[in-house]
Amino acid sequence: MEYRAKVKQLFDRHEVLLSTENAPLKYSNGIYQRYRHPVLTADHTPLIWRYDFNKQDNPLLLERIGMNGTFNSGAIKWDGKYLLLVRVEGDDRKSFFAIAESPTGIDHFRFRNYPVLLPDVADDPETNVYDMRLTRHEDGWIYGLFCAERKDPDAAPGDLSAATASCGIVRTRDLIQWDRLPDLISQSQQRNVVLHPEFVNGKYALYTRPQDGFINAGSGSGIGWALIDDITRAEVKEEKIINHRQYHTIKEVKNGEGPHPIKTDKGWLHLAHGVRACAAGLRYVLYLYMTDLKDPSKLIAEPAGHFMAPKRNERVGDVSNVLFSNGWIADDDGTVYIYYASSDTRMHVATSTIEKLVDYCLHTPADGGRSRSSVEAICKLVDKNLKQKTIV
Ligand code: M1P
Repeated sequence: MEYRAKVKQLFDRHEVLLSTENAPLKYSNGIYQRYRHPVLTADHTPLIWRYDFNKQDNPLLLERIGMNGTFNSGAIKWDGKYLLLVRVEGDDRKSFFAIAESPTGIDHFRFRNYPVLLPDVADDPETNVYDMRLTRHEDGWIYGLFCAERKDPDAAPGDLSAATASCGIVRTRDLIQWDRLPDLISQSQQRNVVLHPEFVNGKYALYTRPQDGFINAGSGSGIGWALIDDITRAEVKEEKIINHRQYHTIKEVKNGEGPHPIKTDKGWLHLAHGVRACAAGLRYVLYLYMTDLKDPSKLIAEPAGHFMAPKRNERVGDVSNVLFSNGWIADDDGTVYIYYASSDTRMHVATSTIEKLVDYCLHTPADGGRSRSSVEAICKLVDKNLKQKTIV
């Protein structure tokens, strides 16, 4: 086939993928709706990132820069479009950020031509960046908080895996020009740090995740809360745990805040991930909880167990058995678009409404801590149901 025809074939096939329409799956538990297709995969990344289309330089039309995955995306509604700030991972294992936009929120996501070229911190540039949470703050800026990973300077000789995690901070007014602020100063390593959208007692407020090491939460006992005096020199001076890890739950090993919480008239609605260990390794699921409107650090409701767990194809990928979310969008009509990644590989969407998610939080039984309490909760529901005339 002639070179130009081969190029055309590549673009035509790509266009078919990009314009594939999504459709809700038949089954729903009523709380949220899953969709048939992922919204973004590595194959959705632009061909102009991957191929050199100069015939002299690439006569065999080989892919030059491979893309491995598109996952853990921040999300924001911008100019009427649903915008994902995607963690793209190249075949070289480096993650970076790139923006993809959709007119519908459930399909037709397209990457911008260029990925985000993040400004460096002056003194100590990181090796890897990932999992940005976007917050449109009431101070007028849009902030992006992300994990900045560096080689551990204290690693034992020969240990090429030891790393440190800290919270990088950027801000923008147009999602084009990004200003880098100094990394968050904290006593412990930090991943999954999220900026609350409003001032609290006149200060910036962060959801944190203190951890002993790069992987292990260790003595870090859950999702933390810290007030910050100056976001341009952010420092965690005091941190309290507002959502605890707990024995024999879905968040026994680790947990972490997802995107920033959504303000509802019944309280702040939070999406988080919980991790437990099993023979197959770690299992990451999503859960919801709510905090007080006036005091976002005060827990007011938490349903037992997971809200969403990996299902079917979602269960397999580069890091299998993982659902992770750091982005959701609440539309003015109450629709919520939950953007979640499966197995550190691809991005999906699920839809719900604020009304349903709040109802789920306030009326699902809390974790009783024992098998017996779970059975008691079922029996109570059965007692109630057997008196209902609605059952046919
Ligand atoms: O591989 C699963 C996830 O592991 C980390 O999350 P956490 O810090 O809670 O363990 C992150 O690296 C995340 O990106 C990844 O999806």
